[in-house]
Amino acid sequence: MNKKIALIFGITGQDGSYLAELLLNKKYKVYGVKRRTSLIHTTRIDHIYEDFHLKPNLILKYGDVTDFSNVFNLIDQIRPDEIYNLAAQSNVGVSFELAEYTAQTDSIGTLRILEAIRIIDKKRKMKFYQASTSEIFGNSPDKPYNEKSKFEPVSPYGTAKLYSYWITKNYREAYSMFTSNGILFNHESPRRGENFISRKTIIGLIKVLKGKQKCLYLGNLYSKRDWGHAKEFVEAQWKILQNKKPDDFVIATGKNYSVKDLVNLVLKKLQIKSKWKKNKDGLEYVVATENKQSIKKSQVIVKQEKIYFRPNEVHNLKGNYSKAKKILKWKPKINFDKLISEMVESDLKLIK
Ligand code: NAP
Ligand code: F7E
Repeated sequence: MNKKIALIFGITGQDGSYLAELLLNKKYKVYGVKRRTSLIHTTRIDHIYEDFHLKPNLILKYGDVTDFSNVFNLIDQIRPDEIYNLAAQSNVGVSFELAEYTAQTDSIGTLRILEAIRIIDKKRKMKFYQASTSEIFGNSPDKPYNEKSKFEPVSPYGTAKLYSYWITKNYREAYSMFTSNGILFNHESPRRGENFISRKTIIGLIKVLKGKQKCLYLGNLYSKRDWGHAKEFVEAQWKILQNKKPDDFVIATGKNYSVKDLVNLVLKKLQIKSKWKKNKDGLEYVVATENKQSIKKSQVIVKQEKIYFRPNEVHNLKGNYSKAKKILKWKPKINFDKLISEMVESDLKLIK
């Protein structure tokens, strides 16, 4: 039997790297789209790419979802069985500053891929996965959210991703295409981008401990997120495309924690004794209560800073993954504590 061929837009990202590993283990031939950058940034996939000349099962192509002719030519030449669209400007905070670019990539980028498939794949054999997100629920009521919950995004990112959710569903219904959405809640790993809260907190506090940074500056401490492990979540992405019919699935852990819980857990894992205080403007900070490595007793090691607050915020996200459990036989195994332990251990090795 011929190998299955997968095409991943966003292979250089957190999820793209885990998904590429998973598909290679399942003996797929994997094509990945990387952007042209002034410095090479394939660090998340270098470990699976290094033996390319011996086993050419992973092939990287230059591309960008803002360029239709590029997207069209890639799909036309590769003729993949499965296409995973993980490409996005994925930072919610940044989307307020790059609203138009976020729409070009996260909305119209998806449309470009769908249009290319619609035109090229007349026999409707290709399967398409869209990386949708819990951000499309915004602050809508009735938690925990499931596939039937109301969508009320509150950021340019969430709004752009809602367009992609609907256009993926529209193309399924209008053109009988196999197009599915995975509505994924937050998922982290040692490969998480360094400006998302989990990795930023862990790297920041390790640097404070080692005297490479005096203090970690954060924004809103009271938003809650449903945090899972990226490695498990990409398995759900693959399962969604193996389902008999195209459909939409919530992927989550069903448990949530606040940003403050996260900071406290990282402080505990690093054995930094400290206490929370509040200044006259109501901003909170953390003071060390004993000397530890480079930290001095009474040093302010975490501080809320206004620039890290967003113009609008999603306050409380929690998902109900019952449909995925029933139909895909998927469920998360790694809890929040284990996830953060793995990330802390990994960054302790990286930051010498
Ligand atoms: P990530 O680490 O930020 O990776 C995003 C990927 O998209 C990177 O490979 C990036 O390339 C690529 N990309 C960005 N703009 C592009 C463009 N214009 N053309 C082609 N590629 C482009 O994100 P992630 O955490 O792996 O998430 C994967 C997907 O799931 C994203 O669509 C994200 O919005 C969505 N999602 C993530 C979460 C989560 O909690 N992680 C939850 C729900 C949904 P560079 O490496 O060159 O930047
Ligand atoms: O923020 C608060 C921030 O940037 C989490 C993306 O993968 O998940 C992710 O989006 C919370 C927010 O993730 C800082 O205000 C406080 O309430 O880690 P984050 P996110 O915005 O939830 C969804 C599902 C996606 O789809 C996205 O692609 O933490 N927060 N202080 C901070 N956040 C950051 N980044 N930096 C701070 O200093």
